[in-house]
Amino acid sequence: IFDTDKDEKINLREFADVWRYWLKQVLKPVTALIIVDVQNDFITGSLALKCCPAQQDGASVISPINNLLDTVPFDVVIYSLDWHPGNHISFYDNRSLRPFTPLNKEKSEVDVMDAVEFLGPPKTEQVLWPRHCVQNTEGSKLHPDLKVVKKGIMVNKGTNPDIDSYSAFWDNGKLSQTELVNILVQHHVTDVYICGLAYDICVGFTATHATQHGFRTTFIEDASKGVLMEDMKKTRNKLMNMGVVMADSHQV
Ligand code: VGL
Ligand code: ZN
Repeated sequence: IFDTDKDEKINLREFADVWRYWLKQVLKPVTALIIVDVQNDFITGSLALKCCPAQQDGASVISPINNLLDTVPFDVVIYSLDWHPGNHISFYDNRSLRPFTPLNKEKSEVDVMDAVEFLGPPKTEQVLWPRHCVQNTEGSKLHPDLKVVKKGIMVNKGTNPDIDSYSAFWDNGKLSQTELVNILVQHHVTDVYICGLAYDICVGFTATHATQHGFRTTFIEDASKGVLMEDMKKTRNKLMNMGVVMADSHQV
């Protein structure tokens, strides 16, 4: 519909009216903003995105998210927290606690951020991350500049020592779920908007599971930063193929 600048202006104005007086009345959307893992350790701490290959600044998600919270009347606001016990399987310095086989057979030693397969149970592939987001530590706190709204609901993930949970819904083996889907269903949420850290890991998996649960899902790209450029591109393609809407925060 948006052929020329002139058409775009006219049609956007018409669309705003069609939305407000007709579509919105029929669809009755109930919206949730899901803010994934905007915690100190991913911004200034042990797993700061700046030190990862894509070298993105995790702190740069904070102002678009605060802006969204100030300007968009979301019905529900969720903050997910990566919330690991000290003996968590994903920590490189815990690797001797459980038997595993390295996935890169050419190397004799495993390094931090290498992938391995733990024999289990449950059997699970795992990247060995630096120790991060240990429950009740400074690194596990939400970044102090992130706005926390009064009605905000906290959801912990990655609490089982024996399996990681990139998504805020299911753990990596889809063995169990957090409270997130129950909370959304209890609030009759139809549309979720997802942002935070990291684009290609926890935000990507959360968006994947949100659409699998049947929520209309929008991924807010300028309010999400990632670890690896290549993985970010893969995540983007995968999500678009699943019908997730990729948007910037000014479009929400
Ligand atoms: C995350 C690596 C390990 C994330 C969590 O929130 O994206 N990444 N744990
Ligand atoms: Zn983690």
